[in-house]
Amino acid sequence: MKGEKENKFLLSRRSFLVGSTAMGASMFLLGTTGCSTTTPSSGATPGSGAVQAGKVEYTYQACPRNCHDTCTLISEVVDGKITRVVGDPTNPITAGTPCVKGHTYKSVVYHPDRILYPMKRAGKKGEGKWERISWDEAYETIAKKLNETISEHGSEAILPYSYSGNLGIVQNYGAPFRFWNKIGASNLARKICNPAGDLGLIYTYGQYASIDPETYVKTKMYISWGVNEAATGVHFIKFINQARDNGAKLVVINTVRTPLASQADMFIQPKPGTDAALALGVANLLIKDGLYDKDFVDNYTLGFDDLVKKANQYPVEKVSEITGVPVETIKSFAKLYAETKPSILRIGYGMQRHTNGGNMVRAISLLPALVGTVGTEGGGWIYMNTSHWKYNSANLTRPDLAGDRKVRTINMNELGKALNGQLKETAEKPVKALVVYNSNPLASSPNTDLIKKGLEREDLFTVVFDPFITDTADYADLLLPAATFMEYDDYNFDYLGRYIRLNTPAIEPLGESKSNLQFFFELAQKMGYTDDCFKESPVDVIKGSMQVDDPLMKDVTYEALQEKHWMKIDMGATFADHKFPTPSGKIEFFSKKLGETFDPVAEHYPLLESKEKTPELFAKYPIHLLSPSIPQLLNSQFHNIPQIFELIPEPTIVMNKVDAQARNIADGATVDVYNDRGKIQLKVKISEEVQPGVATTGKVFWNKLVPGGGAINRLTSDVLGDMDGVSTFNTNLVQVAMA
Ligand SMILES: Nc1nc2c(c(=O)[nH]1)N[C@H]1C(S)=C(S)[C@@H](COP(=O)(O)OP(=O)(O)OC[C@H]3O[C@@H](n4cnc5c(=O)[nH]c(N)nc54)[C@H](O)[C@@H]3O)O[C@H]1N2
Ligand SMILES: Nc1nc2c(c(=O)[nH]1)N[C@H]1C(S)=C(S)[C@@H](COP(=O)(O)OP(=O)(O)OC[C@H]3O[C@@H](n4cnc5c(=O)[nH]c(N)nc54)[C@H](O)[C@@H]3O)O[C@H]1N2
Ligand SMILES: [Mo]
Repeated sequence: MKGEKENKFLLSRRSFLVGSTAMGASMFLLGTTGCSTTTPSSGATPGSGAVQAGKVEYTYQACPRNCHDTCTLISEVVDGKITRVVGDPTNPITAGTPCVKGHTYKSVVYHPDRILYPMKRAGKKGEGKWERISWDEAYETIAKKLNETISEHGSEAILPYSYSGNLGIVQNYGAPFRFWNKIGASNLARKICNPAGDLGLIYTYGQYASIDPETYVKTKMYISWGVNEAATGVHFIKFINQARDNGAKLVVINTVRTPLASQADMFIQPKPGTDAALALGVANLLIKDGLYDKDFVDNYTLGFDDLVKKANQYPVEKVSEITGVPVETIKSFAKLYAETKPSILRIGYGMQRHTNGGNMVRAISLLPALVGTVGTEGGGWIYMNTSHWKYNSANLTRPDLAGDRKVRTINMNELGKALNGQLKETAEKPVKALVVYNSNPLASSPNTDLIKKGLEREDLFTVVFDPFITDTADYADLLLPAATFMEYDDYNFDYLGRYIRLNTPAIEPLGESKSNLQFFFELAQKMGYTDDCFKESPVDVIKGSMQVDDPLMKDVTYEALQEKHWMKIDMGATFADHKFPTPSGKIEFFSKKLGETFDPVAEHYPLLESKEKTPELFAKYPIHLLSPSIPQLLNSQFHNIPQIFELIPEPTIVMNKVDAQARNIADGATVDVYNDRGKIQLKVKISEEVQPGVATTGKVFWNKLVPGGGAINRLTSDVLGDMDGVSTFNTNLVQVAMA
């Protein structure tokens, strides 16, 4: 039997449940998940036991990791200390439980390695020797260095580097940009993640945002194309399962046999980077066999005749040869896709981190229009939904502070080149000051050996602002303590779902740590900037960003969120009116704009590192190494958390037994994995998950926590992808040999 105090926790959460029935959330919860997760033990932090004596409070957070699920968390705080972190049982997506990482948040916050006060470098760069200083000294040093840099080299010699440490609207997308706009630093093109797929979809549909993932429950077929839901997006699997309970089919198309593939009706395993050929082959069959939706195509699309011509160049036998997928499998899929409606096609981001990624997504995106599922209930496609959200970005980031000034842009995927003067812009005007926050590029960005060389430059002034001493932090001149999301105010938009969630602090910032807002606003004042916008509180910034004249957001206020913690925004059914914001207003099978750079319909462009395109490189490095997400890490976060580290003490390389045997490699062996960019050691796992010639290793371990000192991005390429400067982590040829 649970103790009385624990019941109190249960009761408190139940009373929340009752409180929120006004918005129908709990009813929905019961209706959609079919299980109640309100027992405290289900969500309690391991080892935390029952509620302790003292003043108990429950605070609500929006998990700000770069994750589709954006869970609402509830932290139990006893006498000012977090005792447990659970998932909000009333939120239909979170449904009471965080993921494996979310369960460790108490350990994240109270980790003995948290940076708790400012420090300056006391040894060589990278040596990891530090001396404690005061915030005053830290601010004075940065203000002096940045002002000197501006007067000697111009403001563009300063490069801010940040991405996805937290996805808070205020702490990531808002407050820091006010500072960068004011100071006139170089602009960082934040292109590491998903921009090629965005563009691929925009050419076809005019936008990349689409349906509500909770509509999975209404579909008759869910197609997972280049996604591993068991790693990224575990909270959406329940909606897929509900659809399956109602008889829906499941198809997985992935270079790797994912956990969901093992229970799919059909699993299709194309070679890396060949999905455009697969999609065009399927289009060819749908057209040739008259299986496409003629009415839909006639009414809502442009360029069908061009598509017919292009698809004719992709007969199924040729497609089978390019993709490695058997002819019969391609035929069965085309038939199943034509017959099973409505269907939802989920398109992943990892797939577009290839040199041809934008064109692959473009080709795939043509299929839902051919079978006419777009705009139907339980049908369509889904990628990323961020552009649905409306907020006042002028209030948030204050671009007016930049005046008429134009600053150069540096693509974050080329950080190594930028720091080493290998870009035209930086050869002429070197980067002299680098401020890293919300990011750990020495682990997570491509070609890290080159980044390391840049960070070693004696004439580069580097500030790293992070809760932990990351790989990148080791190279800082100044290391500053960042607070975690449990210690500041913010709010978040889901990037897949339809929820807006308030983040309230559970506790005061630990030690002398500060939120991003507090750091940048105080630094602005130290730099002598008197603008009022640097005096606003986080809540002021939240409120300002919500001043938007759009019916979608009419009920969204800070006060409403304070009361409800999260709100679902009714964005309607995407494309139900069959109007598309493309130049023609139709779905464009033929895109004039795309035709300025690529085939205007679609095309299979072989990967830049492949047998077809670079046979000499392939002869040296014949293994195609992918680095997808794994459940236990979130990019480079959590690797240093004890409970996670115990689960994944070292990174593995998953390879097929054919490749292992050819190299006399046994399961569990330590191997060298290398190419011209670098060399690392990994532990082998032999598995049928991958086909011969393909291997995977999870993203992103810390270099310094890996035996042998090297993680995946010592091997990856900083060549930009086909569309919008995307990263190409997955186009990566290597060789593997016994260490
Ligand atoms: N090989 C390979 N590498 C990849 C990828 C891949 O597919 N393969 N994927 C890439 C993708 S998609 C992405 S999005 C990038 C992301 O890469 P990054 O932008 O580097 O994101 P994270 O690795 O999550 O690191 C974020 C850092 O922010 C810190 N942090 C957390 N909260 C806060 C805060 O409130 N304030 C401050 N100041 N710091 C905070 C964390 O401690 C952590 O050190 O990684 C990329 N790396
Ligand atoms: N647990 C966890 N969750 C995460 C993250 C994490 O690191 N860990 N990262 C977050 C971030 S920043 C992002 S952007 C998203 C990324 O989430 P996803 O879109 O799921 O991206 P990835 O995990 O990089 O890769 C997804 C799948 O693409 C497959 N793939 C790679 N190349 C090809 C190809 O050429 N063809 C096909 N068909 N499949 C291919 C891989 O096998 C992999 O299963 O997830 C977010 N969620
Ligand atoms: Mo990402």
